[in-house]
Amino acid sequence: MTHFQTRLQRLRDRMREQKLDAFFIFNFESSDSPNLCYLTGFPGSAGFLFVTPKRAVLMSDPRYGERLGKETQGLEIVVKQPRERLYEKIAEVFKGLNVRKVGFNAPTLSVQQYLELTKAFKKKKAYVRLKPMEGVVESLRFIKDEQEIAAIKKAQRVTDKAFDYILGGLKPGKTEREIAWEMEVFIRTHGADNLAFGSIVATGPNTALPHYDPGNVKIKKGDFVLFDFGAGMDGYCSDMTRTVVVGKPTAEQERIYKIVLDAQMSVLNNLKDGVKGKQGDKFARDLIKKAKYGDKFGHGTGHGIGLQVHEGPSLSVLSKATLKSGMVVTVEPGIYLPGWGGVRIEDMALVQNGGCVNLTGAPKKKLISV
Ligand SMILES: [Mn+2]
Repeated sequence: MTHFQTRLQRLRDRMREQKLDAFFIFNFESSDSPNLCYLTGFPGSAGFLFVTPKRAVLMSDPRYGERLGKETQGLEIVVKQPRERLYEKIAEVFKGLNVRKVGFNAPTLSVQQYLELTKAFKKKKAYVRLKPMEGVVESLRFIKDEQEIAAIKKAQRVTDKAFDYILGGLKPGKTEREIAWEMEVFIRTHGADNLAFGSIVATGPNTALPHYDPGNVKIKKGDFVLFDFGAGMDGYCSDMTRTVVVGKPTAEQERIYKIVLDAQMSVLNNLKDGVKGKQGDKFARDLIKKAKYGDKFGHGTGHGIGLQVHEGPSLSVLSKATLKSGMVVTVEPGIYLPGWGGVRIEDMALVQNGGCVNLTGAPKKKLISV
């Protein structure tokens, strides 16, 4: 069985539990691309997947030509021709499958698309009842298989190398944008398909903004520089944050760095199969609270990562997940002091063998000064 067949089988188990006749993936303009990719490997921006207990039909259009058959073995292929109307064609496929109760991913289907679908079902006399659902395929994606873990590791390897390369050229006078661009060029010329997300490069007081967009700000001596970035490889993402100082660190910079690092290590030392996502967050939050910076850590401790840079399960106060072997999560506590600066340290951890394996190689044991 291929990875994709195994994944379709797992989806069929969920369909059975939910008493569904079919599950429908509607990926238009890439709206549900990660779920479609996960189940079929088909990366096209328009792809519609119909999964029944016995069959799996993928519909796309001639723009993808031969790729449709080649990249998606084992699926029945339907090609929508330009003169055919999308929603009516979908209705016809449903009619041919003779299914009633059909689950779909509600968050990625617009109200307009939903209305168009139901209108076409009526017109074509396809007696489909759409059942809005959330997180069905996403929750299958929580646990990574070997091929996925290999891709994430590969993406992180380039990220580690890019960090090493950037440190070599880091000096006062360079702007955040220049550094972000150098990182992007390095990542893209060292085997990655793309960036996992728009890189964050922040310096000085800007490091106090957890989600910052690099600007034309020049690095000054004594500044913190915070890098939060990742690569995209074989469809999978990496995500890493490092905070360094340009020149000699102050005692205060060292002190804050140490608190964040201890908080991060507390998570990494305790994450294992069976630990709740809520508890994963608490390991870090307790230490930061004890150091009296609880109110300066305004985000969750981590998130799942895979086909998307942010996916489930999360390590946060609100997380309902329980960690299981094969899950990959980021561990990224931070302390942010407005006007002064911030520190965040982020690694990716794979839950495995009664603990977790750190997938990130870049150094962090002490505050790096360049
Ligand atoms: Mn992250």
